[in-house]
Amino acid sequence: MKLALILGDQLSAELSCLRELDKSTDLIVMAEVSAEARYVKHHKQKIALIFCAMRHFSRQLQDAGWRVHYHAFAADGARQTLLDVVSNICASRSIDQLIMTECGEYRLHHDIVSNWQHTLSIPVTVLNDDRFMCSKSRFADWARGRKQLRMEYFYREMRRDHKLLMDGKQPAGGEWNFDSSNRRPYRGDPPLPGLPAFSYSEDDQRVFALVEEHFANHPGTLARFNWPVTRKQALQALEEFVHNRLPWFGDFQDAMTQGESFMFHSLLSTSINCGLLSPREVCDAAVSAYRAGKAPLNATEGFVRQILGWREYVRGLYWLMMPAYASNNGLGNTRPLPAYYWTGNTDMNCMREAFHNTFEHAYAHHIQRLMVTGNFALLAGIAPADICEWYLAVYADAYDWVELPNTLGMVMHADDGLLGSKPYAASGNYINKMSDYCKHCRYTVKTSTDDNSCPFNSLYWHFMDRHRDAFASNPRMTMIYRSYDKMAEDRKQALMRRADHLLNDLDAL
Ligand code: FAD
Ligand code: DLZ
Ligand code: SF4
Repeated sequence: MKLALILGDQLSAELSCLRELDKSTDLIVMAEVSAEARYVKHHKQKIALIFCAMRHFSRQLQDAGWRVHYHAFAADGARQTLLDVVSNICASRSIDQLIMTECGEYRLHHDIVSNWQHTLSIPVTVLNDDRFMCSKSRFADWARGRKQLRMEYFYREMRRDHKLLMDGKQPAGGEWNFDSSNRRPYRGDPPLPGLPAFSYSEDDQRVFALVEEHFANHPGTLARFNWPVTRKQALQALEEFVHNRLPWFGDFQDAMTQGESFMFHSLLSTSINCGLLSPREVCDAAVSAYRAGKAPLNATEGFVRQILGWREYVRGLYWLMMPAYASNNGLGNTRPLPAYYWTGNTDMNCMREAFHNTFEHAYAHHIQRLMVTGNFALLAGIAPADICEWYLAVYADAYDWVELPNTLGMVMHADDGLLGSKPYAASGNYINKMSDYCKHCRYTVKTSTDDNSCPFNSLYWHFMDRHRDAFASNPRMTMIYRSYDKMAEDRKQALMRRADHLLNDLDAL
């Protein structure tokens, strides 16, 4: 009999390993285990989401006629790793092969392919995960021989490969990218639509209680848990997004507003990443809305680019570069993460807003992750390992394959520019342009060197000054260094003094 292990982020009826099994003879195993729930301090909502969704998916499989061995979380049990659970089944049944779809994270993948066959004494077969629209080998082919791996060129090939948003051989609307139309600040019009409120079963409630009991010291709260945990709920979330928020997704993609956690974003990453939705069906739903005249092209293209472009690109890059990628520290950063990343207690209002979303919802939208908490970590020179661990822990959609390139590459520029041609460094001016946060802040965004000045301002110039060797010859940064060099010497010194003062006690901010 074959045994198939299905992981917590593989909750898809089309999973490749299921196609290799016979319902009448083979067995599926799914397991809630400490090793996966504790390898990083996951937000309580992430653990609850995965356990609830796993339980629903196992019932869905059983209803479809599959035999499933489900190992529910047992805090003090003998089986605390996936291998413990699989070994136990192999010891008590006549299993002649373990089969699984390749797992998303290098950590577990490496353990499986290097140790499990030996430990279990049966063949372990690992299949491609064809839920992704670009296979690892397709990405490697694309990357071969290129000096730079720019997402934009990869994305165009994906559009052609998958015939998504194409008019024949041309991109719909004649352009590949409508990003320049997608940078409007939000001033309250149109009103932000509400989100669907999901209801949860008694078994879901048991999972919430289990998480409260055994993961009390993990970050965040379950109080406002509202993630889809079944395919039906995920499809409802997709439909609601396409109908209510996609039309404005493009215009306000980069906007941030005081007290608004979700803006016009989709909140679909948790469902796509754990398998409740396929990336292809999500893109198709958006493109269908565009073709039906229900969503404009800038929104649809912007949305498709995030999924067919960025999501596939970071996954390809991860598998091309791991394991060495994780230890990159191109800018030589060593500062520890300030305590407010875990507590949310800071006077910087933009950061406080991002932390509020993070702890209340296990969510922050892309611009908060990139241009607020990420930008701050970049400017402050935080050690990449610390900030990567934080992003992996606190978001319900976080898995190493997607979090690591986004944090280490896009935010921290620690991969020597492999992912981004220039660092996403910005002063308070950018945050002020794209949000109303500064109006509610005790710091003054218009000044840089006084005691009350916005910390981002002097830290920005300190960053440029200390990394001049790395960036001054970058054509995309010439203007920045030209402005810096034009500043009066005493102004530069005041900026450096203020930034040094902040850097000496980042926790005080
Ligand atoms: P939307 O804004 O509605 O975007 C639509 C979809 O596009 C998302 O659901 C997601 O599937 C995809 N997407 C958008 N941007 C990216 C991106 N840069 N990389 C990969 N997919 C993308 N995304 C994760 O799914 N998991 C992570 O662990 C994660 N960590 C991040 C860490 C940092 C420092 C940064 C800057 C970004 C990270 N992202 C991560 C990307 C992005 O911020 C989230 O995908 C997005 O905020 C999820 O919210 P949403 O579903 O409302 O996205
Ligand atoms: C994230 C997660 C958590 C919290 N718990 C489990 C679990 O108990 N069992 C499981 O199979 N998967 C879990 N996951 C998802 C895995 O960590 C994920 O499958 C691997 O990291 C590979 O991407
Ligand atoms: Fe953030 Fe600076 Fe604006 Fe305050 S003033 S909200 S710290 S950008």
